[in-house]
Amino acid sequence: MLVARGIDEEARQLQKQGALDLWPSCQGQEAAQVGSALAVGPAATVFPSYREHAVALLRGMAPEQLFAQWAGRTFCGWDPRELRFFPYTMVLAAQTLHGVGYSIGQRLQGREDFVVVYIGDGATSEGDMSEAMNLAAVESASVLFVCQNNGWAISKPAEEQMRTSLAERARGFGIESVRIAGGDPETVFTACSLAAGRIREERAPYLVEIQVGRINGHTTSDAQELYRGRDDIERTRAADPVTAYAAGLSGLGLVDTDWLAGVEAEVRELRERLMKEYA
Ligand SMILES: Cc1ncc(C[n+]2csc(CCOP(=O)(O)OP(=O)(O)O)c2C)c(N)n1
Ligand SMILES: [Mg+2]
Repeated sequence: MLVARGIDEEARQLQKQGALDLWPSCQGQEAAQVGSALAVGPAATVFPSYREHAVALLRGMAPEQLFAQWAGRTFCGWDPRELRFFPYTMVLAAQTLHGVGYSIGQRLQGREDFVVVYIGDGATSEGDMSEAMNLAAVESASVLFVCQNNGWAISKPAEEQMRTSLAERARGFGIESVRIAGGDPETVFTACSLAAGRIREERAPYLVEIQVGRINGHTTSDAQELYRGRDDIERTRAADPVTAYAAGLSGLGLVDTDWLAGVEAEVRELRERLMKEYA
């Protein structure tokens, strides 16, 4: 989580300098991403949206590969087969159908068919999401839908986009689901581990809705102060899962200042490497 935070912050700085074209920050969503990615393990194939940088790093992606994409470099991208992490999808919710179809195809060929689809709250308003949930349910596809509900689709609040929770909507399609708070990676890990177990035992899809906070604007091109209250932004920053988890582990004596300083040094080195290549 600390590494993802550092890389994300470096990307934001580099974008301000014009070195990257755009950056959708994942700050505030690290616990949801790290907890879910660790719970499903390396065999699952991930179909991300466009903000899952912490998941990408856990999949072994070099931060340079991520930056190259958002800098629009020629021949950027990554090998989805090697990392089991498909390309970012800017066409909202398109990855939901790609993921379900991929899982069904894998099963027909007798291959590993466990798929994780990441989606934002706003993207669930797209028809693709409904089609994907229905198809996954009727075909008993081994798909874990992870909805990171950060409460916003750019400037549109989630409560103006839906009358029920995503978890409730999934049940309407015959998909088991749960809604959890996304501030603590261990809560997310437990919920996603249970979900993964159900998917593997029952051969049926599952949806985990994770309520997260979006610390920064939608992307580096978005001024969230224009549509979001100062108190709301402050509350989200105060509930930062990265600092909360570090403090929690320190309080329990599971990590000490030396360990944290070691991670900090690792992050600094990484950021300097990225700065030298991109600035
Ligand atoms: C089909 C489609 N319509 C509109 C957009 C423009 N758009 C990009 S991101 C976004 C908001 C998505 O919100 P959400 O799914 O909650 O994800 P978040 O950015 O909050 O992680 C919109 C409307 C798009 N990329 N694709
Ligand atoms: Mg959102």
